[in-house]
Amino acid sequence: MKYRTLPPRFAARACACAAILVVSASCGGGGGDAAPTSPGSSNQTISNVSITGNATSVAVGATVTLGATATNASGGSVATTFTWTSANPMVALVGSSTGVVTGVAVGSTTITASAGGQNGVRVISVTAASQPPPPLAQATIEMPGAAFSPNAVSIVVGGTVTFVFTALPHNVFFGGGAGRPADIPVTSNQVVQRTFTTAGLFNINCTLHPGMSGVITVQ
Ligand SMILES: [Cu+2]
Repeated sequence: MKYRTLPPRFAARACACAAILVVSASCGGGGGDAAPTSPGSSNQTISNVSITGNATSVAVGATVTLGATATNASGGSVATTFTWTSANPMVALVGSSTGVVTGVAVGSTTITASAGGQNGVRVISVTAASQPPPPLAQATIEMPGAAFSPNAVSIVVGGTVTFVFTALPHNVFFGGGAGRPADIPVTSNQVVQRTFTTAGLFNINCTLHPGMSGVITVQ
């Protein structure tokens, strides 16, 4: 029995295929006996490899996992493993046994799954990584109720944050290291600005309202 020559890790898939063959004559075409019994049987001879799924693109630095199927001349599934290659590893890498594609640089390349001398191919486009918004020269933080809005801003070194105080009084205490600006005492109905001349993360807290906090990133 040919299945007995398979390594243990393939045994489950081989058994699953055999189960399908029992109920579907189109799978093997060899009658009721699921397991091929002669070396010349076409049941386990791969005549086609196809890549499954719809993935055609991946961003730089991101991954997408491709799958593949192998079929015999009758279209029946053949349990096997695939070797994956990328035509251009400078554009996209692929795990040789996993089909996990990692975008490297913007462009496109062909990913190939190979088994039994047959190849399945998929052209993958690598797109630019999504970028966080650039830091601002000036950001505004409002205080609608007991919260900073937004509670996270990103500014350039030398940038300014404008704090808009309405009727409800708040204070602003700054955390962080060097370059920490002067705290803002309890204030209402005013606009107060602070300039950040040192890169870093500066937490902000209002001690009048527990949980009223945020962070200013200077970069
Ligand atoms: Cu407050």
